[in-house]
Amino acid sequence: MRDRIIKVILNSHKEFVSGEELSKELGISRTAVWKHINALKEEGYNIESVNKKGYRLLDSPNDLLNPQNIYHNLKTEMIGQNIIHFNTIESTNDYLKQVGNDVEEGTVVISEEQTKGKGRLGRVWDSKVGEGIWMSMVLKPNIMPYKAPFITLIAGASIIKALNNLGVQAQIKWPNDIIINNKKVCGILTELSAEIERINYVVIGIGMNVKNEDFDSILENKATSLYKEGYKLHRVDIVKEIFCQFELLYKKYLEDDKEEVLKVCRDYSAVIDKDIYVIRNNEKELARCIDINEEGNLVVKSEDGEIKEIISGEVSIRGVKGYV
Ligand code: BTX
Repeated sequence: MRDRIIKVILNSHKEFVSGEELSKELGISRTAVWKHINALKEEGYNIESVNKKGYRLLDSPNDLLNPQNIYHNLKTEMIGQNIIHFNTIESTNDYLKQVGNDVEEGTVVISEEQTKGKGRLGRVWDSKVGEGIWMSMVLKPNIMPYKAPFITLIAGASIIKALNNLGVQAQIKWPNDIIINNKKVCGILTELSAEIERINYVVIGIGMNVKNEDFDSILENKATSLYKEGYKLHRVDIVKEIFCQFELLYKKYLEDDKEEVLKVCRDYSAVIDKDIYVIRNNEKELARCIDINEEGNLVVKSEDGEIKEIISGEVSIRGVKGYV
């Protein structure tokens, strides 16, 4: 019930919602609404109550991603139980790659700003102070190294589920982008420390634009943020929800259950049933996206009718009309 109340208040984008509206919409008494609101306030939500107007959610005065804020009511067993927070750092992925052997699985490094945030294939990831969620987590799965790219899909599916639970509709552009309105709101970067037959650890980097009001001219047409799309969410809530969803799906994966990840990746795919360019080095090939298979690879049909399987990491995908 509290999640539903928060959703209604969040969806009102800082306008007041009256107790009566809430009680009608949720089918509970106004006293029950009042009790839930008080409990939410105790949980840390900054809800303003004004006589005759109702309730509205104010920006948290303290939406810093420090460990105390995130540990508060965090319902995971492993992911995010050990958080290392920085105000500024070059790259959370690079930091975690240095200490990966020495920290426990599920450790998260999070920073208010990255000065050398990076994307795939040496690309730059814009990570300005306080505007987004720039974080990395370490995993130590007992799987063969070639299977590691699937973990990118677990991250993608958990981000989609987390955003969905907070009232945000987003899609996955296989394998590592989360998009809203055809623009990139979040990117995932998976890196590996491994021997031939054994993984030492996997670092999953997640960069999500939350509060950005504008982007550099180069990014303007392909990047967006939750705020720009009208979702004024708290970063702390998003982080906690991603941790929970990721842990659920990761545990299932370790028990050999990939169904939900694949279902979310297929159902929320921004590329299935679309024509795309598959870009490998400097070569560009037109193909139709058909499916994501059990291994998490993209299945495409090329112009000559040949069905091919594409493994993430080796290619980039572009829509025929632009980014998606
Ligand atoms: P990617 O290689 O798919 O995307 C990088 C491309 O996205 C860039 O070349 C640029 O065009 C565009 N871009 C750069 N910054 C942004 C942004 N803020 N929003 C939208 N588009 C952008 C995606 O790589 C993986 C990104 C992972 C970032 C996380 S943040 C925490 C961790 N630490 C670290 O250094 N990287 C990861």
